[in-house]
Amino acid sequence: MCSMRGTFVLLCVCVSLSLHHHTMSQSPPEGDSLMECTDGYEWDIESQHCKDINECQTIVEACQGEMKCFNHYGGYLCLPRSASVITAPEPSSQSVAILPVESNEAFNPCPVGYDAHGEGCVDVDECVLNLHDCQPSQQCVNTVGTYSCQCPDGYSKIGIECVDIDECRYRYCQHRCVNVPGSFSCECEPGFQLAGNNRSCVDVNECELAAPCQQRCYNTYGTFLCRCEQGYELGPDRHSCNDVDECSYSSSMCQFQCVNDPGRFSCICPEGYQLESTRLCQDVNECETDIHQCGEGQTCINIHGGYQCTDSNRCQEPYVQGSDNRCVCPVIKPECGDLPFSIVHRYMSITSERSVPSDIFQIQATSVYPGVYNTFRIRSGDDNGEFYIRQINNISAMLVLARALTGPKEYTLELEMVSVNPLMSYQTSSALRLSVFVGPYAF
Ligand SMILES: *[C@@H]1O[C@H](CO)[C@@H](O)[C@H](O)[C@H]1NC(C)=O
Ligand SMILES: *[C@@H]1O[C@H](CO)[C@@H](O)[C@H](O)[C@H]1NC(C)=O
Ligand SMILES: [Ca+2]
Ligand SMILES: [Ca+2]
Ligand SMILES: [Ca+2]
Ligand SMILES: [Ca+2]
Repeated sequence: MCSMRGTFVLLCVCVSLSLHHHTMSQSPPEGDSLMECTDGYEWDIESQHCKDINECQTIVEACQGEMKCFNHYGGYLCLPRSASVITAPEPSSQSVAILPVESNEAFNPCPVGYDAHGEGCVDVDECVLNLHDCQPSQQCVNTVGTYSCQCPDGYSKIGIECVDIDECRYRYCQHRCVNVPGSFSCECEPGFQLAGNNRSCVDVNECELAAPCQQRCYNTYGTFLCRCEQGYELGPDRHSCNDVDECSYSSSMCQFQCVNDPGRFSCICPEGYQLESTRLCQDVNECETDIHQCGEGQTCINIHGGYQCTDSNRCQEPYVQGSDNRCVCPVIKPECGDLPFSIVHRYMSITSERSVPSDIFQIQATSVYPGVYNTFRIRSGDDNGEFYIRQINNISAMLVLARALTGPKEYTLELEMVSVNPLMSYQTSSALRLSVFVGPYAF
């Protein structure tokens, strides 16, 4: 009976077995007074024809479950509810009006969904002919013998409508999901970018992408870090590097003066001094170099912050040059009576702001005689009492600085040692002329 193949086989099952009696009406069988009609038809007295039975109305629950009943000539169809069966247009008119099955009076020997053309039946494209009842939200898909109403991608059927699938409910995206009608998209948190699969998020290497840091850039998961070279510190914007003013840290960064430079700092020393290691200042010994300009017959004396040129022969009348670089006043000269017998010249250089009291120079008798007492005193040059003598024993004494001095200053102290031999009623004195140079700084 069902000569149709393929997809039609299913249709055949659903359709009553009388499909091949696809006639609009039947004449009563010849000579049969009972007016019997074939299955699916009944005799209509009024029209004197066999008339199709609407099984959808006469049979209770003609179709089960989700199936919908469609009446058909000589039978009926059980089709999914989404399907709809539209009869072919009346051959006499080009109208595409959808006609109810019951009222279709045109003769079409083909099954539902087919049109008679020449020898055979051809599929009706209900979608093109607009002979479908798909919802505006649905897509009509023509198939051989019928058609279906389908939802576009990204939509699912709820009731008779196509409703957008909220893909975001299914955790498609690693970070953020944005649902849109018919689709969705994934978004990533700042610092991440969408991977090739459009769902995962991968870290953005900001250091390679741009140059966000002024100096060093370190990529991290989700962000990046800026770091600065030594001597610089990260600015409030976390990107730029600002020079560190090391000089502002402490006044002791340099012994004399701190100079801030980009990325570093340096110490400088005043003239006459040179940098020792990085922060200390050391006096330049001009006498050991060619810097000094002492002439012939002069002696270079190195002092803190500079140097002095003195006459090599410092003996002044009535003194004459003696041995050991001493100046001696010959006893035969009458003016030598009250003067020290000998004068020795010495010099010393001290820094400013020395803590006091401090021992600065020791004097010692060069020759020792039994029974001789030696006393020491400052004969001149200490008008303001900045020095004093502390006797150590009868042959030596210490010159002590009593007050802190601020240079540059020069003192010439005449220290005297008086030697007395009480047994022989003998007294003599010798002097030490000490030049004390006070440097301009505390170093
Ligand atoms: C990701 O999205 C882009 C742009 O929308 C598209 O061209 C590409 O094919 C998608 N890739 C995958 C794997 O879906
Ligand atoms: C120091 O003076 C004493 C007298 O008080 C004397 O006896 C002694 O010889 C002197 N010492 C020296 C080393 O001259
Ligand atoms: Ca969607
Ligand atoms: Ca990163
Ligand atoms: Ca600096
Ligand atoms: Ca010097």
